[in-house]
Amino acid sequence: MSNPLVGIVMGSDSDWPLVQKAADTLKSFEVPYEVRVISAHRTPDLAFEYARDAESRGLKVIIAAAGGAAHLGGVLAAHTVLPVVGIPVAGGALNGLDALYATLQMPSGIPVATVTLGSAGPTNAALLAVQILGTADSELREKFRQYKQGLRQKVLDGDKKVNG
Ligand code: RP5
Repeated sequence: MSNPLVGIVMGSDSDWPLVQKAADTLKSFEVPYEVRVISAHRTPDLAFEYARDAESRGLKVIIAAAGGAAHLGGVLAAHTVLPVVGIPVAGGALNGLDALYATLQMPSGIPVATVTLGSAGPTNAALLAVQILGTADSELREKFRQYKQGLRQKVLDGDKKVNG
C-alpha cells in the first residue's frame, strides 16, 4: 500500500494468523497500512531502525504484536514519538499472560496502549488506530461513528431475536 499511515509490526510470522484481523479492520476503514515482521530480540537493529524512521516515513500510529517476553511494543515506543498500540499474543507455557504483562507494564513516560489477549485484540488495536487518526480526519471519525452505530444495531437486533 502506498503512503501507509499505520505500521503493523509483529515479532514473528507465527503471529500473523491472529494479527491479520488488525489488517482486515484497517482495510475495512480504507486506512492505508503496512505489515512487517521484526523481532525486538532476534532483529533488535531492525526494530530500532523501524521505530526511528517511522515518523519521517509518514506513519502516524504503530501497532506492535508479540508473544512471550513481548518487548516489541515497548522497544518501538522507546524509539519513536508516535503512539504505539500493543497486541499481546497468546501462546507458550503461560498462554499469553507473559505477553500481556510485558506489553502492558511499561514504565512511566513510555506508554504502550495495550489491547486484550485473544481475537478482540487485533480488531481493537486497529480501531484505536482509526480513532487516533480520526482526531485529525473528520471523514474517518464519521466512519467510526457509523461503525459504533452498527454495533448498537446488532445488540438491538439480538434483543428482538431472543424475545421472538
Ligand atoms: C515472539 O515469540 C513472537 O512475537 C511470537 O509470538 C513468539 C514465538 O515466535 P516464533 O518462535 O513462533 O517465531 O517473539
